[in-house]
Amino acid sequence: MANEYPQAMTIAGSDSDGSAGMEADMNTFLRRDVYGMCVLTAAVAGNSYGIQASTAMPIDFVNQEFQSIADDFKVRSAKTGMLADSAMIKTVVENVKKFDFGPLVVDPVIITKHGAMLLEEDAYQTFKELLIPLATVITPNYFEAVKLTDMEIKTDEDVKEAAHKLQKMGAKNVMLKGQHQDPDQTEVRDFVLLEDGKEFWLSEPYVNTDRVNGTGDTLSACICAEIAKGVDIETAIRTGKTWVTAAIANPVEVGHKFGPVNLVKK
Ligand code: PXL
Repeated sequence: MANEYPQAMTIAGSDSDGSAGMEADMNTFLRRDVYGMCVLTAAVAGNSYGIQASTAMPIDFVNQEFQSIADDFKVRSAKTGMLADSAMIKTVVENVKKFDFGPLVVDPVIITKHGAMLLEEDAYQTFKELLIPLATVITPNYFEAVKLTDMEIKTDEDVKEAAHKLQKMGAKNVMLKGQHQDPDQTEVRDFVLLEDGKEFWLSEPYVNTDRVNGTGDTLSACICAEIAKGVDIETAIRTGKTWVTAAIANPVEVGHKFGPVNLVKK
């Protein structure tokens, strides 16, 4: 009985200002009615101005976090966020293969919206070769998709080609998130390519705000939470998109610069 309740796990970095990373994931899990657990990979000292310092957790400790959770809980779905470097990616891959944590949502956290690098440059190759093939769902933004596919992405056709390329690299389902830098745009369009070949665009109204810290984490954590509850992948992705848009439209006024999204109640 104890393990019937839907349980989800994030493998991510902590952001001290509470807007992103592990904190955003755990807040999302709670709001989506799943029990959340976290394997802490790294920690950043940050606030709404940016990130001031960052450190990775010791590998032995990370291995123990996985073991401790696996020894006691029934994780139904997991997600990855900040993985910092190649050694951490390898550790995560080993543990995800060793234990059964259910479907894996991979949010390729590479760089923050304000330019801070959260994944070392020489780790991209490890990420592509070892982690992407384990992804049930991958949720790159435009910049991450360019980095991971080595493509120029300009047109809708380019977006589709990039999604197919990521699927060929091993990700089962791809959600390629649309851009949102143009203050005159009216919608944000994401492209989805599912495992069975079905593809479609998801569109929601563009919200012109600088309070978008934690958006990617919240979206991928929501997808992970829905999967943990037994929801199918397409519905989980659709729910993630509408729910994160509601969070962006509902900012909380804390901090002085780029503030966080605010998770709405269901
Ligand atoms: O939102 C991406 C992200 C993920 N993980 C950590 C972060 C950030 C952005 O600031 O700090 C730990």
